[in-house]
Amino acid sequence: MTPDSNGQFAHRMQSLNKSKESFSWGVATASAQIEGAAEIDGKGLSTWDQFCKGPGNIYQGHQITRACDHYHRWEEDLDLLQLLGVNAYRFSVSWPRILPRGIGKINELGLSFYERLIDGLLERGITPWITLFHWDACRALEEQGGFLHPDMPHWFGEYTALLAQRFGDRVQHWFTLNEPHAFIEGGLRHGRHAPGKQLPLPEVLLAAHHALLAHAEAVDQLRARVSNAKISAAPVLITAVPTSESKEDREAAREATFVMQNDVLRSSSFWMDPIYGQGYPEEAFRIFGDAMPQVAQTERSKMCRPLDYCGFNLYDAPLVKRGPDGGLEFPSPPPGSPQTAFQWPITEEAHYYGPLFAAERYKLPILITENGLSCRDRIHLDGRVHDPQRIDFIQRHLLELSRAQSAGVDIRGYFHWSLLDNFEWNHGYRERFGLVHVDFASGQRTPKDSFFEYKRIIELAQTP
Ligand code: IFM
Repeated sequence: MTPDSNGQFAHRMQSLNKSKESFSWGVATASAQIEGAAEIDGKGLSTWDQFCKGPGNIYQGHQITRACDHYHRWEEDLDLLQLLGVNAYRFSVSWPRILPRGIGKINELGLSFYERLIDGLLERGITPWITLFHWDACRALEEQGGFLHPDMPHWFGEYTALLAQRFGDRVQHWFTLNEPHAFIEGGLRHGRHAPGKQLPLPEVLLAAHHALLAHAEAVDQLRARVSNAKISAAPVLITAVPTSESKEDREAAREATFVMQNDVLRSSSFWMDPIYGQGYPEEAFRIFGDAMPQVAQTERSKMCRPLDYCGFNLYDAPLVKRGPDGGLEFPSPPPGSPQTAFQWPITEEAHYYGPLFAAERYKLPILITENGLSCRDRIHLDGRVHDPQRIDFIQRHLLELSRAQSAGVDIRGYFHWSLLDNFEWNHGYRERFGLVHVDFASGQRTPKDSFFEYKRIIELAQTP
């Protein structure tokens, strides 16, 4: 289907918009990736502030210190959101900006920054969705063991309670943890992310356990303090896409989506079953055996809290088929298959199968909390940023999402990653994910063609 053939595209977007509650057309960002102002106005250091200083940790030695300077340019960025026409904005709060040492003394300047941001969103008719933790952990707590420390869930609960007290009168929508596999496995096992450790598996699993308990503690604090809170998390769903529509291959894709893979901590079920389901999957105990924390079996249900949505970040998906021996086979994509600049495969069918499988398993309304791609964007001679690949990507993924909705999945929102080109963690500023181009030297923002296309789609969808 071409985007507007026979008005089909418009019709599909209008259907998506008619979800059971007002559909959230959003974009997502994260504090560490955009704010800058890393060492001013009383902010404490984060693990990322420290990690970036380590030689060889970040592509070409890029620094996080200034990022998009959103801390100073937030009004301009909110105006961009308003121009874009989104009705939802997912952003994260920097824990060390609020509590410089993680616990104890409060930094009022940090709180007032987010108060201005929240009020500015509400004035512009945009619903704030706060992510409590998108990886910028407090260095002061890391020095005490970070996620390895048994008090981490309690510390996280205290931080959450503070945000709930201060913002809960204006913010109803909350996400607890963003992509726990990335800060646990990436940060503590492979050392690619802050704090850059390579710990033995039992310690990594203990930290994972504490992260899941921290999630539960945060949910309890929000429920106690925010009336009618709407809560989710934002783990990654690594779904699988069948190589054919045959019943066998579709079953293989369903199985592959939740089976524990070799890259075990990246397995969707390891994180999503405790958060949205009934606790750790049985397979975790079978695969990890004695490496699982002693208490994991008895505390299995402790991290399960009723949530309002099953939110997940959804990017690409491996292909899968049923092998002749009944097992799962993961064929390589055909040569020349589409890829992003990051060389991630483009598999829009993930937006059909992922929501379908997740809704079946967790029986909650679905939210796509991140989806996007990096392109080698630049400002062209005409002064504009032409990014047809991103336009095509957005259209394809939204069409697949609408296919999932037609199949009966209750889809409540889509958050494009990201508003701005930003600091892509250990890849520095190499990968541009924004709908808005950022010149990192001057800070200048230039909306890309895809910005205007997403705006057009939102308007189209909301046309009665
Ligand atoms: O930039 C990241 C984000 O912080 C977490 N999800 C994936 C994005 C793109 O890599």
